[in-house]
Amino acid sequence: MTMSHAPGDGSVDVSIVLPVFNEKGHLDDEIERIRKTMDESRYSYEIIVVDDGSTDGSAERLRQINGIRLLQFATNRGSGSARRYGTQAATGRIVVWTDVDMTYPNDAIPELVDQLDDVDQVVGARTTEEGTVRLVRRPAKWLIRKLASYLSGVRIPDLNSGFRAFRRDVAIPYLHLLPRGFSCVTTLTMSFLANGYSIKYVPIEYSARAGESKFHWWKDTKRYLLQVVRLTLMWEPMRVFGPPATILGLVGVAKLIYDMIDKDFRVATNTVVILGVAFALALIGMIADLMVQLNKRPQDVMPTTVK
Ligand SMILES: Nc1nc2c(ncn2[C@@H]2O[C@H](COP(=O)(O)OP(=O)(O)OP(=O)(O)O)[C@@H](O)[C@H]2O)c(=O)[nH]1
Ligand SMILES: [Mg+2]
Repeated sequence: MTMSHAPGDGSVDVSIVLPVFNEKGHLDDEIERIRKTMDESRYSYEIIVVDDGSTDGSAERLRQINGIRLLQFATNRGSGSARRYGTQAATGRIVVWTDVDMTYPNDAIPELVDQLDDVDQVVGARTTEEGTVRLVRRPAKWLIRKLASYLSGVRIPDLNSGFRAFRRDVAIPYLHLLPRGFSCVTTLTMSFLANGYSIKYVPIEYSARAGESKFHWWKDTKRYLLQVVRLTLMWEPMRVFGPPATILGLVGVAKLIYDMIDKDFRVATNTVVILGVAFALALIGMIADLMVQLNKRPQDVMPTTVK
C-alpha cells in the first residue's frame, strides 16, 4: 500500500477508483477479483474505494477490508463526486474507473491498461446493453451519443461507459469540471476529445447488474443531455450556435429573394425577424467562441502524448 505517498507522485502504476453506494452484496467479490487480476499482472497498483454515505452496511464492511484506501463521505454526493475525489487522491500514473456492480469485466483491467501505450485514454465500449431500464435508455443514449459525436467531431462508440483507464496527469486539469452524478464519465470523454487528447475504444462484454441500480432514468438522462450541451458550449460553442444561425440565415435570404421578386421589394416583417434572429445567433456564437479562445490555458492546447 502507498498510503504515505502524495497524490499523483507516480509511486504506483495504476490507481483503481471504485465509487460505492450501497453495494454490500458483491463488494467483496468485486474487490477480490480486481486484486487477483492485478496481483497476477505486471503492474503495481492501489485500490481506492470511495464510499458515499452507504446505508446498507457497505460502509462497515469496507472498514474491515485490508489493503484498500478507503475514503468515506458522511452524506451521499453522487458517483461523479466520488470519482473526482478518488482520482484527486490517486498516486498512480494511470487511473482506472470502473463500477462495483459486477457489470464490467474487472478481471480485464490489466489488458485495458496495456492498451494505454500510445493513447491518453482507453474506454471499454459495451457491445450489448444490459443496463437497467433498457427500453428507455437505449434510444436516449443513442441520441445523446450521436449529439456528442457531432459536437466533438469524433465518432464515439460508447459515451457513458464506466470502464476506462486514463493518464492521471492529463485528467487533472479537467477534474473540477466533473459533475456530481453519472454524467462524469461523459465529461471525462469529452474533456479529452475537446482538448486534443486521444481515446481508444476496446469492445467489452457487459453483464447483468448485481444489486440495485442507482440510475434514475429521467433525472439522470436529462443531466446527461444538459452536460453534453454544456461542455460543447464550453469548448466549441459554434457547434451549438452555428447550425441554427445558418439554417435561419438561408431561410431568411430565400424569403428576402421571394419578397423582392414576388412582392415588388416590399420586405415582409417575418423576413426581417428571421434574418435578425440568424444574425443574433451568429453574433452570440462568435462572442462565445471568442471567450473560449481568450480563456485557453497552455495545457489545453498542448497534448502531451508523443509517439
Ligand atoms: N460514490 C457513489 N457511488 C455511486 C453512487 N451511485 C452509484 N454509485 C456507484 O457507481 C457505480 C455505477 O452505478 P450504477 O447504479 O451501476 O449505474 P449505471 O452503471 O449507470 O446503471 P446500471 O445499468 O443500473 O448498472 C456503482 O459502483 C455504484 O455503486 C453515489 O451516489 N455515490
Ligand atoms: Mg452499473
